[in-house]
Amino acid sequence: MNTGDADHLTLYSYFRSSAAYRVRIALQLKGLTYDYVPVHLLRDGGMQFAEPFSSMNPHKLVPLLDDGGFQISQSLAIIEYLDEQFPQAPLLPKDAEGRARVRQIALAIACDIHPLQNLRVLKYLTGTLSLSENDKLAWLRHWLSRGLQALETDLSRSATRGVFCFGDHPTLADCVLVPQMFSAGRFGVDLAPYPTLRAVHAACEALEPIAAAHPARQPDAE
Ligand SMILES: N[C@@H](CCC(=O)N[C@@H](CS)C(=O)NCC(=O)O)C(=O)O
Repeated sequence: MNTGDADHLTLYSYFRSSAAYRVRIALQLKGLTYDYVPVHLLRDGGMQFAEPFSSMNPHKLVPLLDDGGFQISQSLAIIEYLDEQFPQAPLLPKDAEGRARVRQIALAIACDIHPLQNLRVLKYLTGTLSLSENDKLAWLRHWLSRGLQALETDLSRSATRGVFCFGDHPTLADCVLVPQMFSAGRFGVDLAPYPTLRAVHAACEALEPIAAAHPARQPDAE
């Protein structure tokens, strides 16, 4: 098991990608250094569709992590891989119930909320279905708000919530929540109805490793 030197890690990322942002947070929290390879999702029709990236990840989505030649996509799989390979600053609780709870929060965002805001989905709405920009945004805000409201209710009632989604140390759940809050703000969702989510988000952003993963601080930020 590799527990320290991570000079061989390369992250294929796009500054604004929520899923890549999750992995950047995990890398930063663990204090891992990595090479950053930007994959511009819009330029020339999208570099995710061009070689060499499209062969490395046939799903044509960022992020992709390369660990000394081992390549893995899917942000949650990447974060759990990092957590097992680099146990410092663990991102999952030690007990089964805690792990289940953290994964539940992370998956509620990654499976039920985030996919609807993905670029290819939004492009289909305005392209193939000819929705106006306003209708697309109304559709998106509807689904993001519903997802965030459910999460707000869930977290506000949670006995295991602390400063962060679970307890007083950031976990996988926070790695996923922070980018979702960023995206919701970017898409003009009113975040006022979600005080619990906003408080956790603010606590996360106050940590330098999480702040360092912010889109605006990436080499490809525009
Ligand atoms: N479930 C995947 C989602 C990855 C994903 O949706 N990536 C987006 C950026 S956040 C992407 O690459 N979109 C490119 C496109 O839609 O063409 C993960 O967690 O890694």
